[in-house]
Amino acid sequence: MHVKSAEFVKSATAPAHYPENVMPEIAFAGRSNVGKSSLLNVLLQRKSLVRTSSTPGRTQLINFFCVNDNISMVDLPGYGFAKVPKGVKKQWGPMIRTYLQNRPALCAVVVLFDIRRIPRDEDLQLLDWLEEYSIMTIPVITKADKLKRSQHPKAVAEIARATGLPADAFTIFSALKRSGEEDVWELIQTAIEDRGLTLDAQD
Ligand SMILES: Nc1nc2c(ncn2[C@@H]2O[C@H](COP(=O)(O)OP(=O)(O)O)[C@@H](O)[C@H]2O)c(=O)[nH]1
Ligand SMILES: [Mg+2]
Repeated sequence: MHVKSAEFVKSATAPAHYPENVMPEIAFAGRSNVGKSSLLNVLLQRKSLVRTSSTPGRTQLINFFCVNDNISMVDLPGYGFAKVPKGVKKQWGPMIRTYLQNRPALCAVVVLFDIRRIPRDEDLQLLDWLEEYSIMTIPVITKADKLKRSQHPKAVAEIARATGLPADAFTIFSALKRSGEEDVWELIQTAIEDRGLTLDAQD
């Protein structure tokens, strides 16, 4: 994908403040520190449009970006960071569910998993909601460079088992090596086309 433009649009917590949903939208979700911002920066070919945080889990905002003037991309709040105050933790579920139920042009949610962690709790909750609301899920395993290639199949199998998703559904990604970038873009384009939406004016 040739990214000609990528801009931050706005942050929001409640639907009243979301930007209008006119473009096909793709959201990104996952545990704090999983590498969500890094994945977005790689996809958008920008060094730091999306903030990679040193204080993970503090931001409980939904961040909207606009790509090539025809795709909306959304960085959803992360979850599962131990040091986040209880009050902030409690907001995550309602904020995510409200978002998922209020975006008519939402085509898919890219759900990130750390190659070294077994998914649990909110990871599984999120997958349940996506199924309940019939929203396409694009599962991506990040930080692939943290394990040797020979260790990948076992790690993928464990994540597949914990989530109930087939092992071959996962795209293996590394922001460090920039590997898997094209695969994720292809899945995003397919998700948009599957909704009968088109991406004009792109290479
Ligand atoms: N080795 C490696 N580190 C990564 C990768 N992706 C993210 N990181 C690092 O993991 C930390 C959290 O990344 P960030 O993108 O901010 O995660 P977020 O909280 O999910 O948005 C940062 O220190 C990143 O540099 C990756 O693919 N490989
Ligand atoms: Mg982030």
